[in-house]
Amino acid sequence: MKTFKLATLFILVFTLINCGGKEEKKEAPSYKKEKAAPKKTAPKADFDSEIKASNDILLTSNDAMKFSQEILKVEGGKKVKIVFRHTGKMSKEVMGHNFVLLKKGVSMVSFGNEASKASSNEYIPENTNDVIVHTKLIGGGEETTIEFDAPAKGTYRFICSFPGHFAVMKGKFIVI
Ligand SMILES: [Cu+2]
Repeated sequence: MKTFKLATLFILVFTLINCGGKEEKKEAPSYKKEKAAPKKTAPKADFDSEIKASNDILLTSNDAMKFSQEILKVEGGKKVKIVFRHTGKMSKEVMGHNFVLLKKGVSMVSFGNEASKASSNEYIPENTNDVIVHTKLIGGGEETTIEFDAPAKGTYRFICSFPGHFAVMKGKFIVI
């Protein structure tokens, strides 16, 4: 059956090439056209700019290891309030989450690896100089709130520092 289909395809393509002349010859292999088609996803910069700034944030997390937003945008020179909620059911020992806002230039990977060793301090390395602000670690059904002054204008990174989570639980914190 496969051979038959393939043979039919060959004949069809061959016929098209022969009938169409040189112009159509280029068009014949349709799979090549699909590959060359431009991506439909909008550039990321446009997406960032569509997000409205708000200094009153509700950020949730869940048992699927996800933050509800990956881009947070706030206005500089003002206070920021973040209500951080865990909508899951799992305990903080198994699926704990926090919100950790990193200083500029701090590597998420090296910080995340360092943080994963700090189990006695809710995965925040003691005396760290890499963090602007962070929430406590919460488990399913819990909620915590932090308030802080917006840092200087720019783009920062936030992560959950529970071991292994920062690979997916990460985002941009933009101060405009
Ligand atoms: Cu987490």
